Amino acid sequence: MQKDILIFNLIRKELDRQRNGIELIASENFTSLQVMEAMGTVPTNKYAEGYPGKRYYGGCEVVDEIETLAIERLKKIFNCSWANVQPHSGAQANGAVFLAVMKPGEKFLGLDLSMGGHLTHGSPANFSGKTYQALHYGVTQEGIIDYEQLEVKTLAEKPKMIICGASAYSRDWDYKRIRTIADEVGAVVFADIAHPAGLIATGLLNDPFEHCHIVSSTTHKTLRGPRGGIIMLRHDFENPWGLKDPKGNLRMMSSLLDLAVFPGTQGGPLEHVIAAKAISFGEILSDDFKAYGKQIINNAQAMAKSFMSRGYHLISKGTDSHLMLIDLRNKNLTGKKAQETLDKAHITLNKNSVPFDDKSPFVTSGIRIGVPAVTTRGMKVEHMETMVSMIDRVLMNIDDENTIDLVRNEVKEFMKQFPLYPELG
Ligand code: DSN
Repeated sequence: MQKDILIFNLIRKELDRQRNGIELIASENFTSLQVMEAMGTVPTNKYAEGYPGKRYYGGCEVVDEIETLAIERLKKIFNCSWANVQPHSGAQANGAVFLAVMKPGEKFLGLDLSMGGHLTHGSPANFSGKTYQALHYGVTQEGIIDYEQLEVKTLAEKPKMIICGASAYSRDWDYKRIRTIADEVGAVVFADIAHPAGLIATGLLNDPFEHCHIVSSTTHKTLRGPRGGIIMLRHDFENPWGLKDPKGNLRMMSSLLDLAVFPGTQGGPLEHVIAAKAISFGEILSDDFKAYGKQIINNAQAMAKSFMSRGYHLISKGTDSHLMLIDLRNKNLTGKKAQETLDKAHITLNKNSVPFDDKSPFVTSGIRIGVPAVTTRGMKVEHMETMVSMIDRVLMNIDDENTIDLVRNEVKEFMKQFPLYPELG
């Protein structure tokens, strides 16, 4: 068969783009080479509907070993008793949690997308908002989760489930407080830790597993694995909500969730990706990863300080995690303009609504910036100032093509210090 040069050339071009630019999208990262290698291997050829030891196809003995290793390593990372590593993405993981816990039309409470939440936490455009009755809580004027509003809405509306978790929120969560509120109405607490999972895994942020019934995550953000999703329980339990499987049987929560992933929302698992997940989970259990987590937080805090010293308005005035949200209104800029102009200088980040935004989600008043990817490339605190200075120069000279050209060249030179996949030539 002839090699598809067209596609391989484009993949090479994407490698060059990643190498030469500064990657500040808070949800992105660079996996290790072995994680990527595993994704291009033969388990991609295998159908394995079901779970290890209980498959619908023959020939699953090897993928059973791979998937079991992935599950066992993941359980060790978060000190869990049960985990499902099959969700193809975070959205798929969340879909399965909804299917296990909620009936169509039932109420749940999640952080508003415009306040930092996620599509699957009840956006009207998403299955979560279309199938269920989505209610929302927000953040205070100071940009901190409005726990009082969350309590008032919970008591008034008695949702079946409360979701904690966000895509653009820089502070840690008070899971204990949310569980206390949920217990007042017997609601399920579901934490979606897709963004901070790597920092929770290393004990640098509050532990949601102590207080939340169900936890989901992606594997490719701060966990630095392949693209994918996972669902976990610290303690399995006989569900006190009387949730039943499709045949009407009461089951343990783990069993309901397994059924909700397969056959509920997915068919065959991606065993080549599960192999890559297992490798990344092994990496997370290393001391190197603990040091990585600490460096992320140090870098994010140094970057936040540097932006604030230049008069940028950070929502909640800082960060506890890997990201920050900047309101650009005092700089007379929109998120859209900032993202598009920084893109030209090969600095990649995303426009983002800020709390109480007066602009549409296509324009936005803010940008979201995260440091997991640049930290993987080896950046330390001293490099944050350099990057902020480059971003600031572009934003303060937003229509000046000369500045953009100069910064783009500086970015390329600067990134030579942080080689990416040198083995790939
Ligand atoms: N798209 C992801 C993010 O950027 O945060 C969330 O799924």
